[in-house]
Amino acid sequence: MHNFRKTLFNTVSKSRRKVCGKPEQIIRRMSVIDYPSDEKMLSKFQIPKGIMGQPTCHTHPHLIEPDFLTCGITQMEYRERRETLVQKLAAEVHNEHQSHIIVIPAASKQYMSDKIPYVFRQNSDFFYLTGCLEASAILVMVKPAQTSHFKSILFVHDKDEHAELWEGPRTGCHAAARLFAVDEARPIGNFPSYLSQVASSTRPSILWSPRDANREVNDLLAPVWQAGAASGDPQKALHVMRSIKSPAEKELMKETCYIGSQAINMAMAVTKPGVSEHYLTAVLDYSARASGAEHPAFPPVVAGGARATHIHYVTNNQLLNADEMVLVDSGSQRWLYNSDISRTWPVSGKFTKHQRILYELILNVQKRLIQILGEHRPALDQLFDSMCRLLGKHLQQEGILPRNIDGNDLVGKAYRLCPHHVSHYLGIDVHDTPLVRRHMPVKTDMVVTVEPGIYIRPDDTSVPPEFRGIGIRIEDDVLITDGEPLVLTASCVKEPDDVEAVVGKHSL
Ligand SMILES: [Mn+2]
Repeated sequence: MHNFRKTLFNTVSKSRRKVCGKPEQIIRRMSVIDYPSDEKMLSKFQIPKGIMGQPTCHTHPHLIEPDFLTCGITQMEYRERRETLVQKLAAEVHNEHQSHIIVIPAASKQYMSDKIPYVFRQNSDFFYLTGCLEASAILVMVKPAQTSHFKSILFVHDKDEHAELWEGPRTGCHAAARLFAVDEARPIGNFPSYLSQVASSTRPSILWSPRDANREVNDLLAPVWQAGAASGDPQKALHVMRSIKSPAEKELMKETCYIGSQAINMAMAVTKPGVSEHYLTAVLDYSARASGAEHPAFPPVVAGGARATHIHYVTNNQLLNADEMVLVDSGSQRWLYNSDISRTWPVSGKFTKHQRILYELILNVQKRLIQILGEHRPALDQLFDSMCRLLGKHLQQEGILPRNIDGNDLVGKAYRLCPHHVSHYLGIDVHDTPLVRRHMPVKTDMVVTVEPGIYIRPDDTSVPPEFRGIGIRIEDDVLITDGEPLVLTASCVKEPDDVEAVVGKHSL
């Protein structure tokens, strides 16, 4: 708290630690996986020099340390992920006479209007398996029957002087094979002919591709299915993998959570009566980018007064009044990893009596839920059930809900006041790995949010008038460990006295 100003603009990259070791060291540790160990293959685990289609440790040493493909993650780690996925999918089928063709497309560019692109965001599954930031590329993995070996082929846009004049440099096929440590890189235009050739030579085969792949790619896959290939969806297995964070991913999560926390601290510090929600939105954006985020994780909620009772309020265009609180739900994306944090604070810098009662109530529920995560490692759906029970009990103790209801009635009333889930997985997507169901117990190295809230509409006559028109949410990002859960957003101010000490103490 007291170092708040000092830490405000510390960029995270200065404090990064190496977490993976150099690629050669990792190869030595990886004895279980049977990789070719000849010189030619080892030379693939080097980042080629020269200008590529994305930052490398040579061209952007301020973003990526030597020998890493993307920030904190080695070529070897991406290779291991591909290996694990192929093994998992092959194991799902239990038929060694089947061959497997796995197709994972990159995202394509999206346009807001003619020739005006949105900021490009890579497909999360594709990025997780390749580290490649190119639009409309395709990863293909082919595992023939009766062998554990497989080949990774990356289809990319080849070098093209004219296109590069407009769009900037491309990696191209020659460098892509070495940069992404795949067996081959080929021009994207050759994908259909390659696919039909490989499908006819590896029959009977299973073609694995995500169900939500874009239509263009699906059209290209159609002939393979028409030729009799079985189909499978690789996403479930991928999401299970992605839900457990590697040591390198845990460091990336710590960093994005730190950046997101400082952005909210900054927004809190510049809040004063009369400031607009829009201004706080700009401060969140500025602070996150200035400390190393690519951009916000999602359009933030900055909701003053009763607007906080609309859970997805993102219009953010009103002025903040002295007697109200403001609810902020915001996060940052750094190297594609996201934070997701909510805080609520009084615009004047001083909670009113009733605001403080409700704030402390939600804070106590939130802290207890974090403890429960460590003590019982429940499924997230169970955690939601715990929230409804705790919220109901506390609201009754404060006389906000009537004392003559109990059991399911009380839980139902609490649910009505907090109708959103209390937790989701977090990582390369904000609502990460949706195919990992929330009725499974949490596991070590998952990152989850803990976000109880309360939303009392101004016209809710079932609640005493002094509490109406108040919306509060407190959300932290939590790493599940073998011991106590680790709150990755602990540097984001949360205790009511600390909140009061920060609000309005800084002006830009
Ligand atoms: Mn959330």
